Amino acid sequence: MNNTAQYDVVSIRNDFPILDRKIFGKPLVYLDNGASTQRPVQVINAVKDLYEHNYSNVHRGVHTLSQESTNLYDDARVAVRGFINAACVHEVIFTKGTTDAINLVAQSYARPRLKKGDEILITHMEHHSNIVPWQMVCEQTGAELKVVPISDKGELDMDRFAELLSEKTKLVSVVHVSNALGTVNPVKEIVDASHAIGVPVLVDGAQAVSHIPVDVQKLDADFYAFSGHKIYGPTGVGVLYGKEKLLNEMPPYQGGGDMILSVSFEKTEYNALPYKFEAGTPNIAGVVGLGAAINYVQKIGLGTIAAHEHGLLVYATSKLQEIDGLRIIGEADQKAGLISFVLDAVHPHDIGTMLDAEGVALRAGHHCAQPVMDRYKVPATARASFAMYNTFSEIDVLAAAIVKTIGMFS
Ligand code: C6P
Repeated sequence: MNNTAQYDVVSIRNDFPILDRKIFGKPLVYLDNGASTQRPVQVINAVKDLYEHNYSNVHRGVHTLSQESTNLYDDARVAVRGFINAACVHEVIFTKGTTDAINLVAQSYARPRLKKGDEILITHMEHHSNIVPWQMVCEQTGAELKVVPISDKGELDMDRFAELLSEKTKLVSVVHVSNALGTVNPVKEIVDASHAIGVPVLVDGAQAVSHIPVDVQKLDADFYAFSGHKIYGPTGVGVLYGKEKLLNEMPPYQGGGDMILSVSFEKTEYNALPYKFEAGTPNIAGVVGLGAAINYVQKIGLGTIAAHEHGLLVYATSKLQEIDGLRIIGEADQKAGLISFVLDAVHPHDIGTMLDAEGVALRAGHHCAQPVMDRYKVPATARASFAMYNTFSEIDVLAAAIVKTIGMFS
């Protein structure tokens, strides 16, 4: 057992009603936060309050409810701006999530610019959401996808990155924190090297924003994408941050209501940022819930959360390393709070099922990162991913459940 000083995990846990659940009569140990975190009452209540008291469509009505909904929706954008330190609110585009945000950039930024001979540079540790949209745009334009390899430890080969980055590169798209390995990538170094030859960079922050303080201006990223549901907010909502200049140059991704100033059959005039990229009635409750989630995280402080999760990572790594027949996949020097592992004797899916019987929820599978599985020659891994509400005693339960599983299969 261990404890991070001055971190009141008990009172944080009290904010998350689902953590009281029992699974097969055992206390829930929720370690599937990389897939989706749980929500505190502050988020649940923000959504409930909206529906009970203020709900109507946004940006469309002069009546009181529409104005109240619009204000709450706009407040959430202000909260996101502050959270990532965007230069202005209209650099914050609400999307369905990280996947939607990356597809927006692929189709609206990359597709009109790319031609045969051009290249998009990604890495071997990308989630499918940061691979497939670029494959699609390459198919559409004749451009080529280049991939930075990774080492056995799960770190980017930065020498190869430097070699692959060239005047042919039209965009670099890189994950901030790998969902399959936990690696924290040197994104600032990547941005600086890319900018030195005029190449813009998209950072996939899906697994980063709830674990690492992100300042998009300091990072100087051109685009930064993340999802609400991985930062204690609702599903179906996310954010694309983009630099104003680039967003202004990009055509709308989808057409419809709210993204126009005027429409006639002869000529349609598009709305200004951010509405140009938010066609149709948005996920109003999702956005309001996301705003509440961000306020909640900021109240506790990402630095404090990161320190607690780092303590969990160090403790869990040492506990798991003690287990015979367990191999950790991803041993980068810089890691966020997740551990992927395989067992000699047990398939990851069986690990998932056996651990569930002990109340431990973790993800088993390829984590939508099949190239990573191929790189380490494993069909899948089991993955324990930590959040602000996890405890050191939950790590003990995890380790004991793994040992029990090995015993049953040998
Ligand atoms: N990873 C996981 O269990 P969406 O589905 O759009 O909210 O996020 C996609 C995504 C993009 N990039 C990274 C690094 C991610 O981890 C994810 C989602 C989940 O690892 C579900 S597959």
